[in-house]
Amino acid sequence: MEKKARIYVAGHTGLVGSALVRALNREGYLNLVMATHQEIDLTVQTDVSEFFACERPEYVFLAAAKVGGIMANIVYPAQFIYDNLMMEANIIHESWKNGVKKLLFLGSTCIYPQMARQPITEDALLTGPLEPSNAAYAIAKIAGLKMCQAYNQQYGTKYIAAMPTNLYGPHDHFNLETGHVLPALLRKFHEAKRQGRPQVVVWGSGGPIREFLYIDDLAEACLFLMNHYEGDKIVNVGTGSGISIAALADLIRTITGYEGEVVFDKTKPDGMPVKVSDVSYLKKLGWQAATDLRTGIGRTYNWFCRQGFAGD
Ligand code: GFB
Repeated sequence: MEKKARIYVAGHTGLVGSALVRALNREGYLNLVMATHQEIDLTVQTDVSEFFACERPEYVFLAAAKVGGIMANIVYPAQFIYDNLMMEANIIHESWKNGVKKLLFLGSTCIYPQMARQPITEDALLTGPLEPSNAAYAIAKIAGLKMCQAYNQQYGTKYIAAMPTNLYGPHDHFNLETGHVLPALLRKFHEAKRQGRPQVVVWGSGGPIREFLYIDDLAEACLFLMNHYEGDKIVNVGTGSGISIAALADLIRTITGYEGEVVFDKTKPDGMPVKVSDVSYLKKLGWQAATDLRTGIGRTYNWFCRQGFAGD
């Protein structure tokens, strides 16, 4: 990307989009195009069509998505599949119609089969049934990456698809019901400490393994791919290492300084038993994550505390 290029960050107020804007600014890309949800509804074709015709971006980061943790995926599957399909279809199609030079689509490692061999390589895609708790979201993300590949094949576009693992960092949503595990646990332990509660309840058995990538690392990886990658193959973006939910809870307990008891609520869903990505392809391309989990959680916790109590 040329430093003066017009770059559209779709979803710039979210966890991923805001980190992309920070990274782009840091690297001297200042000609950014952004629009809030009040200005355009990305699920509405005419809104997106008018926006592209008027703004004419040259590069697009497709970070707009309806996202949430395991419970949000279970309770709102219709919204997850509809909103994500519509946003992707509108943005990818209008990018093509308006001659966008390059687009980066952000998927998720939940596109891979529930029982995929671990760590998960990119070629595990569509080799088995999906994890039921987030199948609707995963199907939408699979459609998005397949759309990129189809447009590349038929129209010769350069659309790339990155599959980030579980993300965390400043500007996340700290909602206890609908958020992802890491921000939800940070908030639970923080509140339990402040209120002197004797117990913190962690959902599920504590046994599932997850991989967590700090959001500023993800943003760097996206810029790296946009500038150095043109392949049609999807690319995992993660750290390559996993941690159990029980060990994550213990790490967060230490970071927040909580001294009470941790109990597991086994009536709550575990989701995918193990989800750790194989990042050797991205390493071979020349990028790897820099922020270790303890450091990343520490930074996220500092940010959360600075927001006061209203984390979501
Ligand atoms: O981040 P999370 O909600 O989603 O993590 P996934 C769920 C795991 O953390 C389950 C446990 O094993 C839960 O039992 N957990 C423990 C908790 N305590 C909590 C808590 O307080 N809140 C939450 N949310 N979980 C997501 C997908 O799957 O992965 C998304 O739902 C997305 O669509 C994302 O793809 C990358 O890691 O299971």
